[in-house]
Parts: sequence; C-alpha cells; structure tokens
Amino acid sequence: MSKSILINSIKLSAYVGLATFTLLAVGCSKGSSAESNKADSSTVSASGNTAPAAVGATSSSLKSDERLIKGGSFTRLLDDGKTVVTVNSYYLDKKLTTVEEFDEFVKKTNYTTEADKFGNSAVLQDGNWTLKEGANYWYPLGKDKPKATANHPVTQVSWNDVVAYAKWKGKRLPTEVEWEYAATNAGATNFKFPWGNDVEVNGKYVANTFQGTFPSDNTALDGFEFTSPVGYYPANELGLFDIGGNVWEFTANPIPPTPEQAAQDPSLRIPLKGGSFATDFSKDADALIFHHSSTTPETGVFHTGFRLARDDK
Ligand SMILES: [Ca+2]
Repeated sequence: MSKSILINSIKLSAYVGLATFTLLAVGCSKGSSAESNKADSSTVSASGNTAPAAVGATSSSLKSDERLIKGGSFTRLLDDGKTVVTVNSYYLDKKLTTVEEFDEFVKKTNYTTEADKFGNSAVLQDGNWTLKEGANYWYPLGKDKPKATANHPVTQVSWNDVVAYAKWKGKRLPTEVEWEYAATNAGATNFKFPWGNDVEVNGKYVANTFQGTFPSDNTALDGFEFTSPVGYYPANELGLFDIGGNVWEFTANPIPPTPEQAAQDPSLRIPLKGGSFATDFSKDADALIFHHSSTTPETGVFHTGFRLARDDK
C-alpha cells in the first residue's frame, strides 16, 4: 500500500458526552473518522426463522468458545419508531477476540495490519484524538506506553484487518441486528444497555465503562482505565461476555456515511456497537443497544475490537 503525504482534517467523535474533537493530522493517507450517528433501519436483514429464542442453547456443532443464539423475532427501538425483525439462528463467540488470538493469525499468515502499514493509529491522548505514531495492536497507546496484555481484547485493528482474520477463522462478523439481538438476550430483555437501564447494578459496575469527567479525568472506579481482560465481568443471560463496554465491536455490514460524515470523507462507515472503556454510558447515547458509533473500514482505534459469528447450518 502506498502512503501519500497529505494533511487530513479528521474529525473523531469522542463517543461520550456529545463532545467532539477535531484533529488535524499530518502524514497519513488514512481518512479516518469515527462519527456518531443513529441506528439505521436500512441495516435490518430480516428473514425466515421464527423459532422461539432460547437461552443458553446448545448444538452438536457448537464450539466451546461459542454460544448458539437461537433465531426469533425481536423489536428494534429505533429513533424513527419500532421495527420488528426476525433473525436466523447463528453462533456468536462468547468472548471478544484477544490480542493473543489475533497475534496467532498475524504470525501464521505473515499479516500486516493497516495500523502497521500506515505507521499510526487512533488514540485518545490527554483528551485529544490523535493518530499516534507506532500505535498498533501490541501497542494500542503507542510504543511509549505499556504493551498490550495477551488476554485483553485486541484493538487497533481495522475492519479490513478483522474481515481478513474472520476469513482465516472460517467465521464472519455479526450483523448489527445480530449484535442487538444478542444484547437483548435474544429479545427477552429491553434494557437501555445490555445489562440494565443503569450503569451500575446493585452498586457494582458490571462492565468496563468510563467514570469521571470525560475525557481527561478517568477515575476508573470499575477497576480499568483502558481495556479489561475478556470475560472479567459477568456474562449476560446468553452466556456472552463484554456485550457492552470494554471495547466497541465491529459489525459486518458497511453503511453509507451521513451527509456530515461524507463532507469529511465519503467512505462507507462500519457500525460499532456497545460502547467501550472510553464511553460514559450515563451520557453517550451511542452506547444504547439500538444506537451505534461508526468508523471507516481502514481505521484502527484504541477502543475498538470485535467478536466473531458464524451461520447455523
Ligand atoms: Ca473503566
């Protein structure tokens, strides 16, 4: 990949508090953007299976690191109204993909991530979004910061990187609707967040989110300033960990940019679901189950990772 030298005016949403930062980055052809926008009903992919949802379903082809999410219908609460959607059964990884798992892919396939091709990746540093030189999945905050921990979710991978990884694994990313279905316990719950309507449950944090005054004063009352080990917090009723919090999750289907996004970069956007350690769930509407943030396909971000899915067939 050639790397052209130019000046990009990159606008990255802060993901919390509705604050938006504008970054003037030099020296990278990557038109990165991570804008907020509303859930888009155009991503609905309804089809066929009307079997009732089941909690903790099993299957003979089920792998130990997956859950079978039985298909069924559920209601998406979009800003322009409710939409009933039917989802086919699918398998979803219990946990986010870790640094160690992604590293195995890199080593065995000699893969180079887009962050390493560009030589930088997006980091929120001292309250400002920047393309940090040297940031990659082993050094998500940059080479001058601590190395990533193997059992934490991999970040600083782009959607394109993730699609390559998924292909190698014989899997795919979940669609936005599939992620929402999993986050509602297969339609059985209708909370604001995957675990409930409040950030805390019985006085305890049940997900890795942001506490403090965004962006610079992160009190980390939940124990983690940045990522946390995958599976650290309790699973939801379907047995899925980190559905909500820790890192934003890539989904499968690119969507058109909003007019505001297109004015900066006409690239398609990848919906991101679930919020992260850098999301103040008490203030950021993007963290709601039926909302999303988004990023461009080539952009790695320090708080964005993924889990994989596959068809039930
Ligand atoms: Ca935290």
